[in-house]
Amino acid sequence: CETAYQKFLRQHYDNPKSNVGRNYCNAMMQRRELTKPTCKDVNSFIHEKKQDILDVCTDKGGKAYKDGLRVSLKPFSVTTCKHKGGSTRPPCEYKENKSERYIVIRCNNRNEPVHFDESI
Ligand code: U5F
Ligand code: U5F
Repeated sequence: CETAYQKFLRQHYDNPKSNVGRNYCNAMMQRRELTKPTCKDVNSFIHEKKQDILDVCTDKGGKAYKDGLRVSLKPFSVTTCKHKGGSTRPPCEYKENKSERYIVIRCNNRNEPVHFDESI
């Protein structure tokens, strides 16, 4: 079964950014199984090397933030998908916002990311 780290990768890791056609978010949210049973409201995809994301869990690439969260030392390329409204049941319509932002994540005791909190 899927570990928390594997779930994080499925939900939040896409590097290099996938070529999925016209609407990146509509395609990726469906492909990563974030539209069943209902449309996930907000979800971010990180377009950086897996090792660079792992490094946010250590002093190499991250530092402590509030509430036990960690923030990256450098901005990462991130696409955040936001559900447009209307029906919360599939098919789900998303708008995308891609930019360079610091990521705020939670890591487990093996220094693996297990939760994406926000990008700032
Ligand atoms: C995602 C994001 C953002 C989740 C802001 C919080 C939020 N998010 N980019 O089950 O913990 O708490 O939709 O039920 O995710 O509070 O699926 O990362 O990507 O509405 O276990 O989180 O909770 O999601 O493994 O800039 O929005 O949204 P869960 P749910 P809600 P998951 P994760 C991010 C937050 O996944 O966890
Ligand atoms: C999952 C994912 C993705 C797990 C890609 C390992 C993969 N995955 N989203 O190629 O360039 O050395 O061989 O482990 O990393 O077996 O991917 O540093 O959720 O395909 O070149 O590293 O890759 O790793 O970002 O978009 O991740 O994936 P590489 P490895 P692979 P990269 P970097 C995928 C597997 O489903 O569970």
